Amino acid sequence: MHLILFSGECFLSVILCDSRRLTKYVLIREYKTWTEARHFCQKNYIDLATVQTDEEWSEINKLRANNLSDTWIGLYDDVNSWRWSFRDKRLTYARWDRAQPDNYGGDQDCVMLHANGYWHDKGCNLKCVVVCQSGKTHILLHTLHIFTDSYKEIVY
Ligand SMILES: [Ca+2]
Repeated sequence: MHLILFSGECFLSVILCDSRRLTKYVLIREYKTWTEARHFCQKNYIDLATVQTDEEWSEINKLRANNLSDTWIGLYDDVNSWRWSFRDKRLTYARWDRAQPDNYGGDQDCVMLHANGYWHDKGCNLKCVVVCQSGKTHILLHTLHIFTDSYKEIVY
């Protein structure tokens, strides 16, 4: 929990933020091409899943623990570089499997989670299950207003 107190002249606001995470990923147990998956996630959630930290990589693999089919995520090759579908972000974190990406056959422009959780570049027209991204990371719980002239910040 993060408690922030900040004052005006004789006014103090208290914002309580709960650091529990909302469900961030949703496993879609339907077989789709990467492009179909992207459209589905953008229409029904936010986008295909973006994975940018060890924590997110673990979270997404926990979600698919009972369904180890190859699973599309939002990473693709835009010819010049690997990009995330969500906000067109550049690749800054990767969990490629050994010898990947190899662009086998010259047309592997989309990325899936293999059964072992690591990433493989694959042909975008393969049909796989999908992980979409949804929700925000933190919940704003309360805002309180207190009269005071002090300033304080507390992090639990
Ligand atoms: Ca490959």
